[in-house]
Amino acid sequence: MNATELRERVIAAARTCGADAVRIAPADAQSWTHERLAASFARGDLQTWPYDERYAATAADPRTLLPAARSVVCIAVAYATPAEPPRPGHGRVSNYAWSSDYHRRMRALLASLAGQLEAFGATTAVACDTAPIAERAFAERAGIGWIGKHTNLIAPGLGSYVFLGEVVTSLPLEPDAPLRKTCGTCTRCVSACPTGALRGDYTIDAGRCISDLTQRRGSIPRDLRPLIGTWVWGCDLCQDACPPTNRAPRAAAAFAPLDDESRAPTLGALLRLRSGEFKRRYARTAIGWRGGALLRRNAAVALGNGLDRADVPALEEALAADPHPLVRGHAAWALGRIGSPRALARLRTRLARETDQLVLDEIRAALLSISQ
Ligand code: B12
Ligand code: SF4
Ligand code: SF4
Repeated sequence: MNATELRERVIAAARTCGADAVRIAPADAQSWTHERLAASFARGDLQTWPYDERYAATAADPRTLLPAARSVVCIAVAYATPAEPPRPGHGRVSNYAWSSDYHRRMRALLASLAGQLEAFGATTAVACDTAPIAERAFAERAGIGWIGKHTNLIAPGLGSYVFLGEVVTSLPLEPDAPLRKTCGTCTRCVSACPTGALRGDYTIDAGRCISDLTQRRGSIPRDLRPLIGTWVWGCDLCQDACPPTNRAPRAAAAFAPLDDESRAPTLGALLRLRSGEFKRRYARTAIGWRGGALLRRNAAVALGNGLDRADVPALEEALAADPHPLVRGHAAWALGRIGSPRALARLRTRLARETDQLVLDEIRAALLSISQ
């Protein structure tokens, strides 16, 4: 088989496995990616992630994944399905998380493709999300799309609602050319971002991104909580504002919401979600890996931002009885934000009974916010 035939067989195999776009990048280390990553980490853009100079060097060089690497087969899989307008009393879940876990589908697709490349005598390593490789940068180099000001890769005809995956391989495949496209003068995503995470120069302060805030462990900074609105997992606002993404079809049936609650969970029920029910509902989704307490914490923040006095009883129950101090603390914040006389009374009662320092600090801050 000559080089052109081999390349075509690989591309056809990727398509048969389910890739909506497939292009090839050389497996050379990318010095500009190394620099971009290192600069981003040095600015503190990804403070909640264990990324450092060493990670920057590793992620820019596919040979750290596979020493014999010659090519990176980059694939994109479209996942957009129709969204619905937010509803009072319900949280918002990002499109990427409301279906069954994309990691499983992507890994199955990549494993199948890797198996076919191995049949050509190649060695392979696969990556999707968790492997140390700068996926957007390699997809951009391969010409799958361009990096937008929202920092997501936008694939022509598919938009930015695409998952990325790679098969790094020892096969010497003819690489594709990058698209070399930019966003031009558009800045819609920058204006749509409620937290100011996007700088407009194709970089992000990820510590301000709602996607990061809703997935991180620990407390959400108080000043950012009001900006989260009713998002309880991830955020799609910058992509929903993006013209090339909006022009693309939202018809990825394989990534449709598991049910209505997966797309727009009832916040009161989410706040009461305990371990068994969490596992039953979320183990199959991309939300399952973090545990139920983070979702209850996020539900408390969303209820606080809903500013509905009818939600005070659910929040006072969480403040009094949730086993996790993180949830009790954020419930206190939410009661302070609603600020009704009943919320004030319950905060005062709990101040006398609570023993956890984090929760006590939150209660005091909430009482202060009501008095101001
Ligand atoms: C950490 C992480 C996050 C963090 C930080 C996001 C960020 N922008 O860095 C948080 C939790 C915020 C996050 C959020 C989301 N994420 Co995320 N995330 C990752 C992860 C694990 C690492 C990203 C990383 O290294 N960031 C550090 C920055 C500096 O690097 P970078 O984003 O890769 O950017 C490089 C390129 O843009 C490059 N570059 C290359 N060529 C060019 C050319 C030009 C002109 C420019 C300007 C830049 C550029 O510059 C950077 C350095 O190389 C990747 C998987 C992976 N291993 O790559 C998924 C990944 C990036 N996430 C993904 C998704 C789907 C999301 C969300 C959409 C989920 C959601 N709805 O909530 C949001 C999007 C938020 C946003 N606006 O970015 C997809 C992105 C798909 C796509 N189409 O781009 C990935 C690739 C996972 C996957 N396998 O599909 N994520
Ligand atoms: S995902 Fe949301 S918070 Fe993050 S950059 Fe986009 S609009 Fe901003
Ligand atoms: S909204 Fe505009 S600026 Fe932002 S990524 Fe899309 S095209 Fe680029």
